[in-house]
Amino acid sequence: MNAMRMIQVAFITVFLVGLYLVSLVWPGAMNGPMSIMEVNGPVAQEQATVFWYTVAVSSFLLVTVGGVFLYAIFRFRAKPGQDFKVPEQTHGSAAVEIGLIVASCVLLLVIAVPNARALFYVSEVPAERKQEAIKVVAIGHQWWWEFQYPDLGITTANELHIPIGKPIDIEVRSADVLHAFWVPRLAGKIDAIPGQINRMWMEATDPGKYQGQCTEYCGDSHANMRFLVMAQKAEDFDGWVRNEKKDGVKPKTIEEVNGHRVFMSGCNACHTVKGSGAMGTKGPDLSHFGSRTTLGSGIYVSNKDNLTNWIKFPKQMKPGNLMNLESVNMVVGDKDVKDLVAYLESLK
Ligand code: HEC
Ligand SMILES: [Cu+2]
Repeated sequence: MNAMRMIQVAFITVFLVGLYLVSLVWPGAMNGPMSIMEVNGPVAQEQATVFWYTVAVSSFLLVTVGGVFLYAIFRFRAKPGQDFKVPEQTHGSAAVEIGLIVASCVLLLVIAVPNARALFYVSEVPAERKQEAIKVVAIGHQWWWEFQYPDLGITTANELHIPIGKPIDIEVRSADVLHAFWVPRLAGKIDAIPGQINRMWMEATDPGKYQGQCTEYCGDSHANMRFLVMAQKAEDFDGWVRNEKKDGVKPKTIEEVNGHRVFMSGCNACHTVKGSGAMGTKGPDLSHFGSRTTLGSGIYVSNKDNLTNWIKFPKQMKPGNLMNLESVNMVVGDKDVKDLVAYLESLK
């Protein structure tokens, strides 16, 4: 290597190491709605701890190995005007080799111990907290999430409500193909495997909306298979549960009555609205759809325009959408769509 080349290598190395170190501490660089750095609750905290141990060990290795490498390049380079001479070589030092093996083992242990502890901790609600845990069954469908609360007798979709400060004991299942359940700021991820039950748990410390995402490729709209975890204060959560337990509200206005009639002429084949006679299970439970903030598994804000387009053009709104009106011989005109929207929005 000539001097110019060495300076280039050194410059690039320093630049990359610098970039890496700056990215670790730059405020905001690691934040965002799906950041594993901005953790909330004990499970995500435990997972982040493993991450930081790994970063610490690999940073240490990067700096020491890189440092020795840089030192060697500069110290033993061919200097201008000097005859190049290969420096004295050594080989087979027992002390050096044993030292390196011991050092590698120590570094691996620094990663392995917190890793093993975290593996046990995140896999199940701690025994002494089992009593207070809220059970949830999360079922992945192409391309939306069903959430059942077996002890509370309620079912919802795409927006998982949880009380803060309580462990949520989650059974993850799939209704069709492989999916994976992940709420980066709270916990995860774990695969949803057809015919198998996987378990995990999470707990939110602060109220708020936490974004979730399917993280196992599952077809056309995999990337559009999002969800929200709504962490609420105990009294707000209890209020939500009380409302969810109720039947879907009865249609009142002329529009809602017609909307309900149209709904019962095909939409009911795939959707449930408790107490209305609609008991389909192929699509999300819509009993309290009007109280949800999102549409289409977290990809749209739930409002009149989006809902209208969703009913008129399901395939354009979501690639591969399994909401297929032809399959139930439904053709809905503009007036009926308007009334359907009024009915769905009334289902608070
Ligand atoms: C063939 C079954 C099928 C029929 C019929 C059907 N849907 Fe759906 N619907 C689905 C599926 C599946 C989804 C989930 C799509 C996704 O997010 O990937 C869905 C989603 C929805 C959603 C969004 C729910 C949410 O929480 O994001 C609404 C609203 C909806 N359907 C309304 C209707 C209406 C109104 C009709 C009748 C005009 C209807 N559906 C007919 C299967 C169906
Ligand atoms: Cu997926």
